[in-house]
Amino acid sequence: MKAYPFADDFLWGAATASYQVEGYPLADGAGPSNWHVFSHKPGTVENDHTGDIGVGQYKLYRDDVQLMKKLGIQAYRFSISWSRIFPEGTGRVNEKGLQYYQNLIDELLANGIQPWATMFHWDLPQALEDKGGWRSKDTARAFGDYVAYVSSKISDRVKNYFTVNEIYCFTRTGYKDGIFAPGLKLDPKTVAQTVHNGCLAHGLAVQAIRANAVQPVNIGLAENMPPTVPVYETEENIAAARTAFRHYSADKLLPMMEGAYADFWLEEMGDNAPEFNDEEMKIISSPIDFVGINVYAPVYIIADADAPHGFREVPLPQGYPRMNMPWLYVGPNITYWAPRFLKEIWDVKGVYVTENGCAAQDKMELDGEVYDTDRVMYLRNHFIAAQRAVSEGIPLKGYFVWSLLDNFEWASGYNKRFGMVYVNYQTLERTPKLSAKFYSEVIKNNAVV
Ligand code: PNW
Repeated sequence: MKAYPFADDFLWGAATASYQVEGYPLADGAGPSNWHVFSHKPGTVENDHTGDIGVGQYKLYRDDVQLMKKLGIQAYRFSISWSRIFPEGTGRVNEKGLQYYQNLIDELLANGIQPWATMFHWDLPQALEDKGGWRSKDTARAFGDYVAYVSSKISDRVKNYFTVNEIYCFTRTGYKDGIFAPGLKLDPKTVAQTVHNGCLAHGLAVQAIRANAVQPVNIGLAENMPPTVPVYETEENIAAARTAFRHYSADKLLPMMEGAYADFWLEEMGDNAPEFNDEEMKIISSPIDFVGINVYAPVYIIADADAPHGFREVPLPQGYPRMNMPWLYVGPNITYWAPRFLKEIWDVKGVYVTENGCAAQDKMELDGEVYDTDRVMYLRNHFIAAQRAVSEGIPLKGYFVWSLLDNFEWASGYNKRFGMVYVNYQTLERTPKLSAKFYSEVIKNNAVV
């Protein structure tokens, strides 16, 4: 018998996002996105890197599909750039922008790879950023309209959708920390409003896809809730980590799943709570088919009867191991606990890991190979945790590794490599790393090897 087997219908995929891989962001009539404008401001991105070339997938998508086919990858999670299709965010359609995604989708299908489309992975049309971006509920409404249009055009061939990717990152990181586009540092109430508007955009998109799809579709989002983990697995710590999981999801998953903000959260927020109404809460909690989780680093929880809600976060010591990113602490058990808590707290029926992976200091050796044994170690431990979940009947149905390719890592530019495939940024040549070969074997065996 194989160690760590998966069910026959477990889906093995890889993920990327438009601004990180496509390049040529203004090609064929596209409008500028906020990330295009932001990255072109000196000092915002390390080395003043931009997504102007990305890894050139806009031109090389056929090669990348062949690469995936060769590796045995079954599904590709890519994102659609809103401003390629609506250059001003609303109104006028740019047919050529849509055509690019039609071509990509057709190429994937022709090669037996399922397209999984993310409708928003942070590249907001700059025209909407100029009108307030995620501070404005109009942006959420415009998102609903864009998604309605696109899903009416692609749902004959695309069955699986993610509304938005990581609300935390395009709201707090952009409007509170100022390190991602649009680079602002605003007051807590405004920031809370951006998060609420992000949730509203998600809900409007769920409804738009359902209303426009021409066949039954599968809809979820890709969320990066803080993945709480019992620091060790006693009943008390497990219960505490479960409570913490719900608490830390108070402004995103919780209202999506429960249809209302929790009292404890509204009390905590006080005057800083966002403006919302009952109708919006209904939209936000529109039923979804699955929850996608982007899991990278653990949040350790220990039970504490004296703490306000019975749990406490355990701080990480200085020397705690991490991958090649300041925040990327190693904790593979999150890939077990997050799906388990989603099932236990909200009876979620389908969970996908929509991102997991790591940056490493990859180097091509003289023999032309990249021996990223650290990434193999990282992924292998996460796969084992995923297998633990499926072996217990937790409805984890698939796994998208972040990322297929090295790419534009936002404020870190091209300095951080997350790919299973190495990209030479001078020639754009792609070389599968050891981790890609490992992943290929996992898929072939449908088991952790
Ligand atoms: C995700 N954190 O971002 C994104 O969805 C990807 O586009 C990105 O390339 C990838 O993870 C790697 O960073 C994150 O601070 C950004 O914990 C920041 C954090 C987590 C994920």
